[in-house]
Amino acid sequence: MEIRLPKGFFMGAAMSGPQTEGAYRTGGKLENIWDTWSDRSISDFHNKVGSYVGNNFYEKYEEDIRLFKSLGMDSFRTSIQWSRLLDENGHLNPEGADFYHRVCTCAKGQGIELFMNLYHFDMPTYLFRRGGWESREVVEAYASYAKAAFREFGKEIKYWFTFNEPIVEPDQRYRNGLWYPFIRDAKRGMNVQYHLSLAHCLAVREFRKAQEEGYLMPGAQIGLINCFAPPYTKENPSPEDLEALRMEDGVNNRWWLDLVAKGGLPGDVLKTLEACGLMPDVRPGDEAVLSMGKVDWLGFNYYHPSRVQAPKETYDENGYRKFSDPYVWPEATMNPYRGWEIYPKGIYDFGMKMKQEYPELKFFISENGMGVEQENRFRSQSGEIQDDYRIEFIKSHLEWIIKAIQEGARCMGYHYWGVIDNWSWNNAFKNRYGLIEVDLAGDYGRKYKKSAAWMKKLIQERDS
Ligand code: BGP
Repeated sequence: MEIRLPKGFFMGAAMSGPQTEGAYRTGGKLENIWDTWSDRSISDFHNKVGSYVGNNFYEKYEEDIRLFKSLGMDSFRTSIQWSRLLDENGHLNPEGADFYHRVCTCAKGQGIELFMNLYHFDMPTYLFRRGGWESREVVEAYASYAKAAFREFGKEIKYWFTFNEPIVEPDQRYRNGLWYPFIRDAKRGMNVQYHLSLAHCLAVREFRKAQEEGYLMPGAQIGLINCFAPPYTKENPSPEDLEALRMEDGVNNRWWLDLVAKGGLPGDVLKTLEACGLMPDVRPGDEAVLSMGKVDWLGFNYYHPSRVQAPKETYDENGYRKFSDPYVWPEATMNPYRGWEIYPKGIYDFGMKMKQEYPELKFFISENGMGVEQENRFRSQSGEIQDDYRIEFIKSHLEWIIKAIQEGARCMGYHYWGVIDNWSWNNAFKNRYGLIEVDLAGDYGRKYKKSAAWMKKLIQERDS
């Protein structure tokens, strides 16, 4: 079945500063946590490719923005790297600021709307050494960084986001120990999650102030982007499975949704955390800060659902209550390269949940994409990668988005993750997401894959 996008539904590209820019020591950029990890233990990265190169967006941003335009895209999102914009004293780094000004000017020249995110897992190392997200001093430093960014670029950027996936660092760095500094401590993880929430709210406060004081352009908006993985459990769940589901949804989704829609954290989740010794470090005055976190809209990154069941063990290795274990759905279709389930209907279920529970908030699909290993296998004689699997992936998700819109979900647009192949954290360039490939052996040259022409046609048909 062919699909047709609704008129006015925007289409664009999602990316991030730390995964694309490269130039990690150019233009006064400070070290960030990825550079530090790469320096300390390069074998943790696929094929020993560390954070240094991105996909060379720093040099190629003009070409890349033209490429987005060539596909008919109207917008793209990237992030400012905190470690590029400010120096260690929190002052503007003029070369860093100049780079982002040039990106803004180029996007404007191409008639492409630039969505700017402030943080994509990329803590500057000097702040990580002062405690990172475990420290309130760093939360304050982030608010000052946000203030500086709003004031510097407020007349050039209309759509702002405080964070990309604030659930990921608490999980990957502090709870599961998968990312540097490899901590496995539920209590510290919860504190980090809480501090990120405060940081979000303080940045929103700075945004509103900047708005009142005339630093922003008319109609400027602030949002939060998260991977609100729709949660599911077994078909015939026990009360314990349902409890696992409540906390999975509570910590990963409702925590952020309540924060940005209602200005507070979900009471039932806090009650459970309190009861099992996992309450974060809440201080007097925090409640007032949390009440400032309401946003204008949301970004929803969707790759896979989250399936959980009651945990086998009640306590983890540190004696903290476990809330759930993963549940492997026997009928799941997997992306074997990434190990993620492909479940397009999840995107519709989220849309329906938003319609029912947070009807005032509009949203867009801020990331969705399929990473595949060794795409050379799919190269035709003419030299083009025939990524029909990716076309299928995008199509099946768009079908469910369109259905959700038809049934009342306020979904405004779609950004494909990694329109141009980029560096994927410790997977480096293992899985390629792009509609456009990057030739690592040949000066990072860009080349369309089959899906690029498909995307172009899809967008053209929307407008015809
Ligand atoms: C999201 C992140 C992106 C991107 C994407 C794909 O969670 O916001 O930064 O990396 O996932 O995941 P990965 O790169 O790990 O394959």
